[in-house]
Amino acid sequence: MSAQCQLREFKDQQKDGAGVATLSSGAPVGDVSTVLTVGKCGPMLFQDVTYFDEVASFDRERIPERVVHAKGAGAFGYFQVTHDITKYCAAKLFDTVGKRTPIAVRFSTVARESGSSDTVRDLRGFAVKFYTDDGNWDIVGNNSPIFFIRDPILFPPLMHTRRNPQTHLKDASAFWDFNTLRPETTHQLLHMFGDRGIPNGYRFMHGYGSHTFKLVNCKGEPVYCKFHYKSAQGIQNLDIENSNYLQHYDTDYAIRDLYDAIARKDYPIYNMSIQVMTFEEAEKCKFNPFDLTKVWPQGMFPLIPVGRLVLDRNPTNYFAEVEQMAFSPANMVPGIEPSPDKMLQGRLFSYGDTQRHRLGANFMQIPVNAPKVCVKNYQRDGPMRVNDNGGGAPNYYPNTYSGPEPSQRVRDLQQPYKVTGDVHRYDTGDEDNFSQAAVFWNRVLDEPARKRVVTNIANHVINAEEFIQERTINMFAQVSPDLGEQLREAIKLRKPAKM
Ligand code: HDE
Repeated sequence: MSAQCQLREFKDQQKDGAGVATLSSGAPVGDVSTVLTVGKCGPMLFQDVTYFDEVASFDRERIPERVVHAKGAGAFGYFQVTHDITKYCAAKLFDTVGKRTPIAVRFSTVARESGSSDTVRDLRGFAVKFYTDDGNWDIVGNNSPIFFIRDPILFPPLMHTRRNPQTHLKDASAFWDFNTLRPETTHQLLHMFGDRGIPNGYRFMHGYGSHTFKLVNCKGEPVYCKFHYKSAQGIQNLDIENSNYLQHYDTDYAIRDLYDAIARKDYPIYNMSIQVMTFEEAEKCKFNPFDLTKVWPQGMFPLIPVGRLVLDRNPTNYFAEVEQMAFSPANMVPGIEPSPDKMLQGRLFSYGDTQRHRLGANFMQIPVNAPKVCVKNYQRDGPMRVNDNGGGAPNYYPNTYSGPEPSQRVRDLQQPYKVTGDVHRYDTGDEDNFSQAAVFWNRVLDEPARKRVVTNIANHVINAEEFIQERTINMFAQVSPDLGEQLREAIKLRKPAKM
């Protein structure tokens, strides 16, 4: 049933009504729409525990929204293996062709708040949780194969440029100031100000793990890998007019579109494939294969099909199953490991940290986050621990009382590897920022698409200070002098004529 008819569906499911209303203690209540007063006009009585129970719960309804990716939609379904990749990866979810693994997916915009419109120009988050036989594996990716920066310490400032700290207004000067001082952002900016910067909801866009990961096969042999999910629905984007309309008249367009498609059994499907690079190829690679501002060209590293993601269930409750969902790149399973990519390494810390703050210490026990396999370890207690807390099992290791033991299978997969280099804070700001951006501009975009990119950038940067506009033109001119010139002209056209 569509998002609009949910209450009707609930009613239809109740045979004899939902039964008697209760307090949170379970005690039935006689009245839920009046407070207890002395006389008709009050005052209220302090013994009105029905009122206190109701309002105390209401007072605590909000949890901190995600510091980024706050606006989002979730859905559930399965991943099914269609092709054998066991020669690359020993992860159990890939072990048999045809095997299905339950998944949870959350799509999101990045920079705006939970109440904002979901048809703005922005990247889109594409986070997938696989509830595997070996515990949860999360790929917390975007609808873009690349990202703005290549050093994780730049993420907080990057996101801070989205609002002015004094006015709380969007600030084009801050945005372009940071981006032009860190020109490694160029490649991602060209994508974001292009047509795919405003996808038509979440069904008509591709997803990417974006980072380079490491896969290990059952012999412990590693390769590097990138993950892709191609929308089986194809790509559709919104033009400026439609996106402006929806920003005013349907701020939840993308949530509704996903919900309604699943409700009418038009299940979204995304085909997963991988790109693989051997360690030897990585050493000889002309570009840094761990640089998140770059793609691995598919001509050199072709897509290898793996399986498909099918979304066939809507959340039963948004807060319980979407707002409380917690993804983390640190959720990996045997057979899948991080690569040296600093951005990925930086993220391994951030997600669990923000979730302990946002959801609480035992957030992994919230049903949507809990693995489908039994969790056995020596962690105990903490606020809101709702499982059996290990019962009477030993809470220390080593022990002689049959506590859980580390796995030899996992140790065999995790072979030692060598890392060398001088410890230093390496500035990567000027490492080949324009070559792939130039390929994108010259070879991927056709003439009308280039015009739209220029128009979109000009419409945005025109609100920045003039010296920052100049720096923006110079930055894009390094992609192609032609892009620089077109942008200069487009900005000039938007300036009020001097009196
Ligand atoms: Fe995230 N990111 N991010 N990010 N990210 C979060 O985690 C962070 C990055 C992505 O639907 C936060 O639970 C750092 C790249 C998605 O719940 C936070 C860095 C990519 C989601 C965080 C990055 C992403 C998040 C906020 C730089 C694509 C939404 C709430 C090293 C490959 C997940 C939360 C959901 C969410 C940190 C960069 C994708 C604060 C430090 C690159 C899809 O922890």
